[in-house]
Amino acid sequence: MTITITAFERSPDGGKGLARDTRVRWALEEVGQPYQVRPVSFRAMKEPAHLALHPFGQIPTYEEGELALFETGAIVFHIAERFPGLLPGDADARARAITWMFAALSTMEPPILELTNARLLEGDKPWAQERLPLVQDRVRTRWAQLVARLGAADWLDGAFSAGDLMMVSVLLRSRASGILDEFPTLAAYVARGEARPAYQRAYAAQAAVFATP
Ligand SMILES: N[C@@H](CCC(=O)N[C@@H](CS)C(=O)NCC(=O)O)C(=O)O
Repeated sequence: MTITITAFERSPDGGKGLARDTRVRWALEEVGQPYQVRPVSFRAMKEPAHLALHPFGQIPTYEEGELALFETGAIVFHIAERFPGLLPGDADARARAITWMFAALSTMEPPILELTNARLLEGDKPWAQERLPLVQDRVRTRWAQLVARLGAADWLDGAFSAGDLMMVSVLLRSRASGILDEFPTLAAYVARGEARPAYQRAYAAQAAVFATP
């Protein structure tokens, strides 16, 4: 059955892998599933046809036959459940991998989004410079806690899983701020994720959109 995802027609990052379709592409590459991409413009994202797929007018979405999904957590979870390769067979290990997916999205991603908003949307406000260090420190607190848990391990819980895929996808969003490189353990963890052939293919596929005139 054909899988179709949506992605930015023109991504604000110019194809550097920060748009969230990259994590969905990565998951599909890890499990060896081919997929099609339907690019959407910012205007089309807010129009009824796309809103029927994604109530918040965002990308990515995922369609597979009659099934239509939004939210990368749900999409990656669905891919990991449907196709082998991203979740362990052992029930407890599987539950822990899923826990890490939730941790990536609900504990780690919010502070980095707050930082992105503080830098890009609020940078011109009179209080911005006073607030920025507070927001940066909230990111550092979570990153330091993750370092403590990861220790010298390659991945969060045994073999690479959907939990690592999601965590790496979130952490790499902190590179532009310089905070990722303050934590060499996490920078190396992200580099391990990015070195995976499946990530490389996903990255190349989303970057190719912007290489064409
Ligand atoms: N929680 C959502 C966030 C989706 C999201 O923020 N998508 C961004 C692209 S990375 C987007 O569509 N931004 C345009 C907009 O919100 O208008 C998910 O993980 O899928």
